[in-house]
Amino acid sequence: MKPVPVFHPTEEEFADFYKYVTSIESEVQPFGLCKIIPPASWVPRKSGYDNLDVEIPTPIRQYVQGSQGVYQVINVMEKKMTFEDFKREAQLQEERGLKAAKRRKKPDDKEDEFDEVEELERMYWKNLAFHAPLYGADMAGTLFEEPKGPSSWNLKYLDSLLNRKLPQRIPGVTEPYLYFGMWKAMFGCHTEDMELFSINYLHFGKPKVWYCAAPSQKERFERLAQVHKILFPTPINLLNFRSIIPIISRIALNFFGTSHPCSPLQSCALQALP
Ligand SMILES: O=C(O)CCC(=O)C(=O)O
Repeated sequence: MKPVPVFHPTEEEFADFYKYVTSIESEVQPFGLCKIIPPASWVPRKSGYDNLDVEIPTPIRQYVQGSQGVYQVINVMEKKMTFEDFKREAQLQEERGLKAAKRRKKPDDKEDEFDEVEELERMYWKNLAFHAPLYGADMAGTLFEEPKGPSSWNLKYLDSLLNRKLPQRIPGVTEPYLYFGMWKAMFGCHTEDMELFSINYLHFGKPKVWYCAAPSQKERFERLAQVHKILFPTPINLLNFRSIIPIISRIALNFFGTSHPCSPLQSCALQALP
């Protein structure tokens, strides 16, 4: 997989969101995704994340069915929970999933390689049908503090053409959404509403991996994804489910796209600031 561009703006460059993003846009466009590492002085939440008083109103349990690289994720809504309860679930999930897999590894395997994205990815596909994770997704809100001074990268107040021109705010588009994840929680690949860009900030916790099909590979990627319709022709009863998401491993994508030897995907792992 190809890596995406990574930028390290200086404090001065970082001071103006609109200007900075405009300056890198043409470089990022062929990839469709990039990572921007803020200057060390930037603090999005001075009060930290230790005592978060947040409720997760509709956590979704993500059950997976299928085989050989082609699956569907069935998202089932569960009752609301506090962030503390979610955190306990996340620790349990890590213990049953990742740490158990780590313990099963052969002693001669190098420990420090475990955290590599490719290794995590292998673990994900090997274990995705076990221990359904919870995902606190699409929650209205933000962990960014109300800015006391200029704060041009606060996702609630981004200087964008939409915010400049639109009289109203749109949840998930010009108003940020908040996500609480855990090992194996996932969100399906999608094109953003109206093909807009999307911006994400990882506040704390373990790294989160993003995949992106480069804009030039869009049709190819969508053609390959059609294989899902062949293997799951009849959608199961949607009653009580929030959604069903098709997922296909990169290996299966390669297999079905045999005229194209490599997968059209690129990846990017976000890491929380220390
Ligand atoms: O973080 C996620 O899981 C999904 C976020 C999303 O859908 C987006 O940024 O477009």
